[in-house]
Amino acid sequence: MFRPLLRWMTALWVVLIPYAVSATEQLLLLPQPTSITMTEGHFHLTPATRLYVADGLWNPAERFVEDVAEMIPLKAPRSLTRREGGIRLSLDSHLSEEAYRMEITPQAITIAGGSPAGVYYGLQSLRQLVVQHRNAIPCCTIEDCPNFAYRGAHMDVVRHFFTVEEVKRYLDILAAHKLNRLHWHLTDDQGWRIEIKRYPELTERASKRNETLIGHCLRSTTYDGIPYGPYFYTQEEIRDIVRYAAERYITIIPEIEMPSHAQAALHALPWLGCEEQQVEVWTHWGVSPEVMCGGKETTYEFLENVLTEVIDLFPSEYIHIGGDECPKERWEECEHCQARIRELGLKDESETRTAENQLQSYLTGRIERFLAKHGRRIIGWDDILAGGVSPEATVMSWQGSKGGIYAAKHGNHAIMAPMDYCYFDFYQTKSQEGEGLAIGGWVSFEKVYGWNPYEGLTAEEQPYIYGLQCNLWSEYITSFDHLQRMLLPRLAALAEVQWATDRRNPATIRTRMEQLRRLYEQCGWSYAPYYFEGRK
Ligand code: TNX
Repeated sequence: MFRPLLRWMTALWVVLIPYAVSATEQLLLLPQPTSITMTEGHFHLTPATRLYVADGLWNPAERFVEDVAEMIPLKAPRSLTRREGGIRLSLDSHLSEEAYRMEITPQAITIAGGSPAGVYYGLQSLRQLVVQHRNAIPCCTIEDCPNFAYRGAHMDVVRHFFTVEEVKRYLDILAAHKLNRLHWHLTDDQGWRIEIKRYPELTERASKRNETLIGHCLRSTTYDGIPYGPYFYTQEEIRDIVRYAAERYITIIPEIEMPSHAQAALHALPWLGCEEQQVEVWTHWGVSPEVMCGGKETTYEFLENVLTEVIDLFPSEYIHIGGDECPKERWEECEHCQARIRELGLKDESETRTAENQLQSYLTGRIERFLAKHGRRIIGWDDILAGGVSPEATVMSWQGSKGGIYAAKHGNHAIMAPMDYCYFDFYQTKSQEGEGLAIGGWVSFEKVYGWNPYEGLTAEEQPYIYGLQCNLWSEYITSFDHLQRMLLPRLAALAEVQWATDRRNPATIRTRMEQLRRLYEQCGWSYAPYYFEGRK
């Protein structure tokens, strides 16, 4: 009997609360800025509002006009000559590179950035305010800057392929969360997805597989019988994507796996293997024993030729050379590998510092020196620590944080991407209900949000952590829609850890996520419902 009354009263609250809040208006930004100071009044955004931009800031201005076009059509930007009004963009050399300061008064919105990227991040915050407040933006001053220089997300386009348009949407999503790196996993056992002019066989023969495993790789031996591919990116498409990313202040780090996770390349070019026997492009998931020969000089020539084209395509200072999960059974039996081991005088020194692991270190080191000659540096998976690494190598810690901690303690830079917090191919809820097949594990939104990436590191070691990244392997992800649902909303939790590490604001995370969700809806991005349903 009281139910309708109760419901009515609840409805009234829903109406009243926003007004109650607006007295001390709250800005619900994600990631949390360094500081927000509320002031009096509102800036009224209308179709007559124009952006006025200082030299070098046309790109962030144009991106903003595009980003808010559906909510409000703005006039084309003009150069910053008018004395006042509008949305005013400039640079401030006192600010750190990616930092910005935004001042909103009833007369103008002024954004100053330490670089065009800083201005872009200020505009991303403004975009969130437009979603939240529509055309009456509350006056305030926001100061903001990121904690980590490297704020990455990884994308596996090998196990399942995603089109140029889908990669661009992925970049849009990263940019809206203020990420600045895409780690692009382009080669693996199940496919080779980057055109290399010198070796057309790679895309002719290795960009497709005969069929694909159905079900989980630990439990199934059933295949679908459906050829997959050819799928790859031409060099022209890659340049287009690199440009698109740069316009959003995202550096793409390409990953070319070596010497392991390379069975597709061995299929196209059998001389890359130890035995030179014909292998298929793998149709299973997991760790393949078929790896490039570490002894023959032709492997090194191949890698250098491939990387010559890769560095021409990707301006990134860092190139990811993979190096994970390299079984050594072929190398133990291979006359070329064993000859090279003797020539280098490598000996088993411990359980991990075996002669073969040191041969892998030799390969990594040679490639590192080759790239260094071209002004580039390497990132490798933490497996590369086994046989020893040069002090210049950056280690990507995925088997927990221990690899990253070890690297930091030894003066190497590390990127933290531990499975337990950063594997977005893992299940999002404990019950797994309604999630479909995933590789395993459990990484909920809350778990990501509560992660302390500095755990186990002293204050002196912490600066060696270059940044944080989520990894999204696509063995069990066959559509872009599913990919987005694995990424969102967990990416938002990670973005706050990356950007606002020590000033995370758990008290308002739920309300801020409700706002961010409106942006997802507006952009047509798919996201998983679990966090919003309260399922962990
Ligand atoms: C391990 S993480 C791999 C990948 C798989 C992933 C699945 C890493 C460096 N290697 O090849 O896709 O597990 O979670």
